[in-house]
Amino acid sequence: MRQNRQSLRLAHRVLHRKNDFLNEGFCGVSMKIKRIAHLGVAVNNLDDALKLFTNGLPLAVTHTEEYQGMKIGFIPVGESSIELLEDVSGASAIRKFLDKNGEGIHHIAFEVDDINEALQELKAKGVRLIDETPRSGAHGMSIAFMHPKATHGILMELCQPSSKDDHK
Ligand code: CMX
Repeated sequence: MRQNRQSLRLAHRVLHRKNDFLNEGFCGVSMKIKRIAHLGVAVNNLDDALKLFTNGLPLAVTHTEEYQGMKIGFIPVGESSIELLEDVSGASAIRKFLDKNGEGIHHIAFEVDDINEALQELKAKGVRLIDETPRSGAHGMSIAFMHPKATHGILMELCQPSSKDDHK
């Protein structure tokens, strides 16, 4: 009987400790990630890459634009998109990446419900940010990047539509 009571007390303590851990690990997160908005892919030539995605694969390009020295094409796949990025200025962020790594996945973008709050939260947690405040991204999004050195080598972008009609 006494042994049973001791075992119960021990089980209770272990459970409480587990809850403390869960609280510290998860309940301190208040930002909401709605979806993977897009995967950014660095390509040498947008038109060449589009041939594969729209002729080789059953996908369609729905939006193209020039943005900060890059030619960008969006290809929706379900709730997300592939964002193809070609350097046209010779000096964009994509140029440096292509020179170093060649073509390939460049970044992953998460759509959040409130980008300002999300950045505040990451900053408070000491996550190294490239952008401490949002700036205008492609396709009508407010965007901000975390530093790849702080995110296990994956460049991560947070984004939020600037108006309700925009998406990517
Ligand atoms: N993925 C993973 N690691 C990356 C990376 C990427 N896409 N880009 C750079 N890095 C790594 C580099 O390899 C380098 O690592 P080492 O120190 O081990 O060599 C380190 O990060 C620093 O890279 P760098 O190119 O020397 O440094 P810069 O500061 O000049 O640039 C970065 C890096 C991420 C700050 C810059 O590329 C940037 O600001 N990118 C964001 C801008 C962008 O991509 N815009 C397109 C947005 C389009 C949209 O979605 O709207």
